[in-house]
Amino acid sequence: MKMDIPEQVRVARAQYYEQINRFSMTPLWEVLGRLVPKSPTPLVQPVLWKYAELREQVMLAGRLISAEEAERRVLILENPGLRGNSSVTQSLYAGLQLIMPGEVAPAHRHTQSALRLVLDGEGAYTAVDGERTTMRRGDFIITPAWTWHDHGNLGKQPVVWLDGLDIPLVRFFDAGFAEPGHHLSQEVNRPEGDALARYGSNMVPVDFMQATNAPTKVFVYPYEQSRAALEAIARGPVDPHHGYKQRFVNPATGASPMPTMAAFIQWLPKGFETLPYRSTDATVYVCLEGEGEVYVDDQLLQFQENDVFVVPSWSSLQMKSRRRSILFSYSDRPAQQALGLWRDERMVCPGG
Ligand code: GTQ
Repeated sequence: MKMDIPEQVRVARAQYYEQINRFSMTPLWEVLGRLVPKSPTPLVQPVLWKYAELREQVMLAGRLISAEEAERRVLILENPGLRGNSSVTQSLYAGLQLIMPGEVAPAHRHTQSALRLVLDGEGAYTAVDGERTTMRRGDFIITPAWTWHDHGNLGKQPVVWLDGLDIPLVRFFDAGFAEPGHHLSQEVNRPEGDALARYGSNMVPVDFMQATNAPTKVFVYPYEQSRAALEAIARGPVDPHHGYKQRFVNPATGASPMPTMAAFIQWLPKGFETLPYRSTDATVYVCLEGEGEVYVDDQLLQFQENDVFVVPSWSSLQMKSRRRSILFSYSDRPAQQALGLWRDERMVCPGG
């Protein structure tokens, strides 16, 4: 409650605050409302990056620095509300990575988990723990924490993908470790497709068991398969808030592919308008097909193929597809759920 404070009390308090400041202390009652808000008060802003503009800038980086020198030639997408933090949301990172024909991005591993969504060009691969996978547009690829990974381009075209990592989350916990590989490219010891066949075909090896929060051994979710599933699902009943929306899983556990990040893919029929929805996991969206618009609270964002946009925590999201659209998205939902923090709300009208 706000009360009128007499001048002498105000002065006494200011002096007291200065005094305790010397002991690195500060009064809770001045900040309690901000520390324990009634509902989320994100610094994260709704924002959309046009791929046409991103691509132009990323290609310029291709002339300035090699993938090997850069280690990873990436332009970070920084949320305007969090500039200088390498963050697209409070907990997550996004970047556009470019690899030119003949280049290699050297092997390394780190405790940060990464996902890739292939956007542009053909002929690149990502290698994860001894197996390479060819990167095709729309493929969702993961490199779980502490797995060796490197990238290369054996084709003739520049290849661009979106990197999503939990870098800010790991930084928050001060739990980051990294190690360079012994060789530029890791040794390949399994044929392409091995992990998907073993762990991603509605079966697992006979003695295989995993802890409930272990990342999946399936490290590529081919777009061809996800898209075909969505197309089949889209013949059935539609969810008024999400269209046809699926959550990627570790098929051995049903949990998210990696413990800190969830990934989703959704199909919106032409002209479909969703009812507003909000959740506490700020989410990064990428348009894989189609075009349309979203209202994030009262801000309008128009999306086309390969555009990237951000929906902050607890902002109401309403989508309208101008053409049939396919959207990929990722967030920190499983981390929030593991900590008992996640909430969502299906709304009837924005703000209500
Ligand atoms: O590909 O390993 O965008 O380590 C940032 C850090 C990509 C990667 C990024 C990384 C990587």
